[in-house]
Amino acid sequence: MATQPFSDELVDRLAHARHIAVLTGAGISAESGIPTFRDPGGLWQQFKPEELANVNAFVRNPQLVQAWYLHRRKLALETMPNPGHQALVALEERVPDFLLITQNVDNLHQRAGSKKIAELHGNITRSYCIDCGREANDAAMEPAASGSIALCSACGGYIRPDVVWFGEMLPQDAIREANDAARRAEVFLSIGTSAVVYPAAGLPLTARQGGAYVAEINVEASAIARYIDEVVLGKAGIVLPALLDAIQKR
Ligand code: BJW
Ligand code: ZN
Repeated sequence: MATQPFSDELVDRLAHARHIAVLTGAGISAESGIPTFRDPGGLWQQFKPEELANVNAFVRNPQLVQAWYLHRRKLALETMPNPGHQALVALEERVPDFLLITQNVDNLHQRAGSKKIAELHGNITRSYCIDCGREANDAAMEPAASGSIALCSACGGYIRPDVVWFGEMLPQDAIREANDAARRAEVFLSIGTSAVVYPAAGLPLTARQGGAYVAEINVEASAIARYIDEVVLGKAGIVLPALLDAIQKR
């Protein structure tokens, strides 16, 4: 039998913990076919964040930004959750106090069946009007695909995706819940994130300061690797089901 890429200590701690928090990033959805941001071939190699993922870019060229998010929303809806997402549903069901903190906007954790989720960077399936704040329905963004600006049916304002761009505050409830869960956690998993975007990247460190055993699962060591207890190298869609299997056998 091949050796597992994770320690017995991680399996034991996960098997017995009553308080677990998990942070996910784009890497967990890579095996579903959604490009990450910073890997070779990732979104930021093809599109510059300063041109598309900030409010100034949106005000300068709303149609371009709307069309880009419309394209990404369609891609997200066409893809399916993978075994990594599903393993986290199973983990949630074992533990009394569990929070899945995600930076992802692709809605795949929700579609997999995870229930206790803090969406730090919003959700690409929702949109709202920048003037009156009303939520816009799915069809409202469609004009952007044919070169028009998508406008609010109530007030005529520009419609934007419900995501968090650089320089914007994170949703207050989500970041508060995430910080609280990190402080309470006995085990904290950081999965498929480069851990360079704050405040999300600070959560594993908050957890460690609070006494948690912190492990990351990533195909390569992230920016926080040297500050945590364990780095598990491998694809989330393979490592997470194996980890769940090992926990269930404890
Ligand atoms: C796999 C895998 C497999 C691949 N299995 N793994 C200077 C210092 C510190 C902070 C700042 C600073 N200057 C500015 C800031 C603040 C700024 C920030 O952090 N900037 C840094 C980049 C320097 N943060 C903000 O602005 C945040 N707001 C804020 O702080 O408000 C207060 C404030 C206001 C005003 C001024 C200052 C402060 C908001 C951040 C919003 C981030 N938004 C985005 C876009 C969302 C919408 C969209 O999707 O378009 O969120 S950016 C993008 O990065 C997206 C992601 O959620 C986020 C994180 O990326 P993630 O998920 O880690 O993806 P990657 O691609 O980076 O990594 C993928 C990983 O997966 C890699 O490690 C792979 O190895 C791995 N992998 N395949 C396992 N199969
Ligand atoms: Zn409006």
